[in-house]
Amino acid sequence: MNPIRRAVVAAAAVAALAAPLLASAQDIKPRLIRFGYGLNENSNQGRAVKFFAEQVEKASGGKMRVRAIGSAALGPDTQMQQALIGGAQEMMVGSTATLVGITKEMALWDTPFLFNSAKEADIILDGPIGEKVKAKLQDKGLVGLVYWENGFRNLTNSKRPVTKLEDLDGVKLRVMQNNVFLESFRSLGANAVPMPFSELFSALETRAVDGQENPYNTILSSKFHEVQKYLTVTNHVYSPWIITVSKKWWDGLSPAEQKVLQDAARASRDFERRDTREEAGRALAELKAKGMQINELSPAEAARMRDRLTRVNASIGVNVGMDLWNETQSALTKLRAA
Ligand code: TK8
Repeated sequence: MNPIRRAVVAAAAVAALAAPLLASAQDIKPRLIRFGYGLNENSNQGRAVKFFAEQVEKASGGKMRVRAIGSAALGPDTQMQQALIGGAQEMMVGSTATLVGITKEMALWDTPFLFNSAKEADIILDGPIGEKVKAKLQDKGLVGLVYWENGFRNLTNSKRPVTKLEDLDGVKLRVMQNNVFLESFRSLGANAVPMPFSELFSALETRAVDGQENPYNTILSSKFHEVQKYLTVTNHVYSPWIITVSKKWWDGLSPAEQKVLQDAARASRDFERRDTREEAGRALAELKAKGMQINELSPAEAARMRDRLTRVNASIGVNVGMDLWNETQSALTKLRAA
């Protein structure tokens, strides 16, 4: 090969290598992403949003910037969901439970005692069933990216230790805004009151409600120990969080931009679950150290509670569709047999 030809070939090779890089760099435009969430910055949710923001900025060469807005400063979950649907806000992370009014299939995750372990939750949520439920959001103007761990929920109140079902009689208990939670806690004899999370601390402080239920991490990061004396270990349901994107906005992104968000979301999921699981054990000890009185239920009382709570299962099956319900049950049976 003569020197000129060699130079041409070499130049072409360099160009071929650089082309995809250039193409994708051009496909990424400056974007400002308003990303809302409900907990405060100093929480598992806040830390993972920050991680997500860093990943997006890194992968986009600083072009895509995430403005993380916590403490429900953009409104409670339901309000942010509407802002996403309308295109006034780009992204958020929140409870799947608050999406049930938009996508009924999300109620599957509110099934009491659906998962026995975080490992089961990961497999189902990240597998075909979780994907199927997530995909239902698309018709409603939302794109679901990944599930994060909120965690197994436990009961707190300011009235008395709950050692048996009857202790819940007349306890005014804040629940997330959906019928499964409402029915579940009514069936336990509590006076269940639906309320957005953003109003919860002050409702507990003023005794507008006596109690609530959330994972240890959230009880600690939201400082509920300052306004709640008793914690009962119930692990009555595993709650996921989900990252959602405005579909209106998403559809205007290039494939390269969508990939930046997808990849960062997946990385944030792994970060968030690790962080949450590490924190959970420490959080319980810290709540105790901060003066909460913690009790576990006797096996007999735990069984009574489980029996009452799982009475809502039949109606969840009907509401989410029996095909989805049966598919989930058989997937879990298979998992447990393996
Ligand atoms: C935070 C909520 C919270 C949830 C609740 O925005 O509402 O009790 O558990 O994590 O999504």
